[in-house]
Amino acid sequence: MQISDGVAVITVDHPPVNAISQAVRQGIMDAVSAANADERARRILICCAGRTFMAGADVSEFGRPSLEPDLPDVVAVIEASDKPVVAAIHGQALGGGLEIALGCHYRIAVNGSRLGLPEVKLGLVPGAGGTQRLPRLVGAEKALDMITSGAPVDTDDALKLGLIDQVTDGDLLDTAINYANCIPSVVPEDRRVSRRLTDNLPPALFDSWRKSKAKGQRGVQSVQACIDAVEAACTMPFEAGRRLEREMFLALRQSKQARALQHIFFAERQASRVIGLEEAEARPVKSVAVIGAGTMGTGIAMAFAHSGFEVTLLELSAEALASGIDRIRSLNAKSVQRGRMSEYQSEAMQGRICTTNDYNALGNMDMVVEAVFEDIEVKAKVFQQLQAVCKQDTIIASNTSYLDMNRLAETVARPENVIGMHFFSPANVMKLVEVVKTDYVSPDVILTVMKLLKTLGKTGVVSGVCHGFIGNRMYQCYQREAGLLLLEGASPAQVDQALYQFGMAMGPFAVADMSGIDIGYLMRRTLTAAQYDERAFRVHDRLVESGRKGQKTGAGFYRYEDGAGAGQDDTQVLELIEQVAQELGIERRSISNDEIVERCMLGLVNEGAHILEEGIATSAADIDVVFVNGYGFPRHLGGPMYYAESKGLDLVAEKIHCLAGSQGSRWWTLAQAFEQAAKRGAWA
Ligand code: T1G
Repeated sequence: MQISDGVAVITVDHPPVNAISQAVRQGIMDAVSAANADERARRILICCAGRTFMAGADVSEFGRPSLEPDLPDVVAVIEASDKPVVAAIHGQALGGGLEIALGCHYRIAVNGSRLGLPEVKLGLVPGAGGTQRLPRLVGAEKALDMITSGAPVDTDDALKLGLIDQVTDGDLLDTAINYANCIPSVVPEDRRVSRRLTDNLPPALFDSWRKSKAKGQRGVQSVQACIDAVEAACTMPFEAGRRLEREMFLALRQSKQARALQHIFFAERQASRVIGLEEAEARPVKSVAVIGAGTMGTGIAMAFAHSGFEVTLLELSAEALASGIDRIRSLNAKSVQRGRMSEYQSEAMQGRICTTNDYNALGNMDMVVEAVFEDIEVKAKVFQQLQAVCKQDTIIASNTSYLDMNRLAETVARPENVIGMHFFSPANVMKLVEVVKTDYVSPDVILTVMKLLKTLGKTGVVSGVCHGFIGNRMYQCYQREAGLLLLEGASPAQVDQALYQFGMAMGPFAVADMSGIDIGYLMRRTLTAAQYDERAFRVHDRLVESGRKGQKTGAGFYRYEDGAGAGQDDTQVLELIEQVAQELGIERRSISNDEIVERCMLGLVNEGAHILEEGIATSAADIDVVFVNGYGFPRHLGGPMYYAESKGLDLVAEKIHCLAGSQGSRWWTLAQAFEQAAKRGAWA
């Protein structure tokens, strides 16, 4: 702590994000007491060194017994201070960091900072008074929105809400010290937020929040607890509400969901720390081109433009280029309509995308991503044209979702510059990108792409080369079990409903109808009979061959009246399923939802173990990141591999052995990696 111009400046310095560890809690508590005892100090300032204000409690402490002082007690000491305390915020004030700021009597922030309570995303409620103080400062409804979504607000909104008192574009420390010297030296009672009253919202309002969140964040316990805690802020005295909040926090901290959400939080960060790149150097990427103005190409171009890149979109067909630009314009208009971006931002983004039909325009590109038709000859031709015009160190990336990247890399003179960047549709929205490393790729290129994806706000996961990489290879096994279950007695609606209730964003048949059953159909034509179970996809193929490709044709596994909205069961499809089952001599039976979920999950996990064993994925955690971010796997279950581990790998392995007996060992051979993990009780 330093005294500057009558202000005791307490600086937290715990890189990289000033997470609030035990030492930080103790340090703040001791410093506030010392400042109050120091006659030289008339006011107190809490700020942080490094890139951000405190980003929350130290999540790495969660698995261990909590160490005193507890954060609520630290916040209470700050709020009870005789001398006024100012929080000086930059970067992010999140979770416990914002709760510390709420305990302060005044708050100022650097323009562009973000303030939020994201605990719900970790399976928790704010545990240091946030659910009790935030409603008293910004109103209960806004607090409900912030706490149940976990989404931060920027400084403009924070100022409007009264969450902060001033925004500065200048030097934060100087501004904060000047600000501190202008506030009264005695703390006005209403500046101790816990002394304020909250607005008295009717119970019915909380019930409507419970209903809407039960739909929007299905199965997530912490969301409901957040609503209960905010309701307590409106119906109980502060101390009673804070005790209830603390009970909820401690209970949730031990919950399975919290452990699963914390697993995936760290797994997403671990995925970006690729082994073997210690000596690599990232290349600068300023100019980017995308080849192909179809759904994927335009989505990828939008992802770059949204992050501030100038993008050249190349499409040989003028008509396709025009429709691609129209698609971008209409998607941006929708975002403006929904308040996700301003008109200005939309225009600026549109302006960053220029178009061409001439490969010679790509001479200075640092990176080119091709997103043309999913055919290796077509892509190889594009690679040849790129090789003829691009710089020696231009990174050439393919958006292929399953093709052999080694074969593609071998078509150019500098295969070390070739890499896979498998975006997930819609590419401007989905966070996941599989980064497919070939046998030839340079570590510099991998590092460049991983850093670039972080800049795009994407989550990159490195995959080796195999058919379908990590996600689609495993997803095909999940679809295989779903297809076999249809033949054995389930209906598309029952399978979809069972998996939706499990927590998947959508069931496999609804997904197939949405993305187009013909995509899988064309892909399977590139496979040998040994590579997939033809029986499981015979209904899919019959539907495509009869023109039923999904939503885009008004009918697939379901029928879509006027081509949109939720699909309706179709007796024609049910009859087709029975006919195919008869052809295959499969006797139909009644199937439980539990069996549906189990068979589909085991299909995923068993293939995941093979992928681990072959080194296609670096870790089980990487596989979890792929499924949570690319396939709608419920985040609060941690991903398929974590979910299996939480069930007990030895029990799961035993179930797979049983399936080998009942379904045959073709698809149910247990990987060695699985046997070893089952003995250890953990994947790693
Ligand atoms: N605890 C420990 N480590 C953390 C951390 C945290 N809260 N947040 C980030 N890290 C590490 C992260 O693992 C990575 O480590 C490095 O910091 C950079 O992170 C009582 C109980 C702040 C927006 O949920 O959202 O407070 O890989 O790669 O992209 O009510 O980190 O370098 O070794 O993500 O610039 C609430 C979680 C906690 C915020 C920065 N707070 N963090 O993003 O960097 S619960 C949160 C983030 C709580 C109280 C409750 C982001 C970020 P490594 P990064 P970034």
